[in-house]
Amino acid sequence: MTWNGRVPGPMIRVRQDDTVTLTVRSAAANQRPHCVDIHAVYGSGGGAMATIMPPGGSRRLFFECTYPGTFIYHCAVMGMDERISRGMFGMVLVEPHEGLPAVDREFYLGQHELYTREPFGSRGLLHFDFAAMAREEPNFVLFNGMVEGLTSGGLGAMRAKVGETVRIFMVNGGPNLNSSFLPVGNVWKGCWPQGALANSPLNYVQTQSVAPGSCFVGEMELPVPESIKLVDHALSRVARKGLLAELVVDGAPDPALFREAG
Ligand SMILES: [Cu+2]
Repeated sequence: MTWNGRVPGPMIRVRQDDTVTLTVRSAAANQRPHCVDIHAVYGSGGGAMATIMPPGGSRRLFFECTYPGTFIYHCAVMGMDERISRGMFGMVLVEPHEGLPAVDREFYLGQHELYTREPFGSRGLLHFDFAAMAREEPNFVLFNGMVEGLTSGGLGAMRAKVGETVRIFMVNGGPNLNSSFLPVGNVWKGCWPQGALANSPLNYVQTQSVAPGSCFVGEMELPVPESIKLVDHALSRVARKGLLAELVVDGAPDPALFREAG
């Protein structure tokens, strides 16, 4: 129920007008069919029918990326909400002809929610709760499939240095919840709502809505050392459901911009 064992699935990064031949394989040990619906393509179901395969199967899809932007891909067989909840989603980045502006670092996040019979904080094998999913009441909301995984207290924060520029790619798999995406202690200096790169960016945005089944691209400047918390500002998801990522910025302070004053 993942792509290459990862949540989100691997980022597919191409340039506008590139042609792509995508091969998808389903492990023989799988029990159910899978397929992939790619929002970056013109074609029936985004390729869903052309890629449906049984356990052990393999399919190949040809498509041309004629328009730029960032787009979700996800499994789209019957029960696709469960597949996406479990982690079968990822991002296709189609850079415009001229490419994206240079930045020092890029990061890739995927938000999704998990519905389990066991309460938040439970460890070990948990069981999927279809009734909770139908009510859209998850007990886990996560970045990259982990409870606070990308933080100093988890597997380790993302890191950058004062004076650098960073770009955050975020895909919201959902399947159901909108994300109110904010960098605490910073601002989206430039961002593209819905990851729609054909348009001019919005400047100095605090919280940007990222719908399930869409993406987001945002850039930050890093003038001071700090710990930037990347959150969904529906904060119960942060306080009680595991959703947090951290970007630690190392470097010299700039007291003219920020200092304790008493
Ligand atoms: Cu699937």
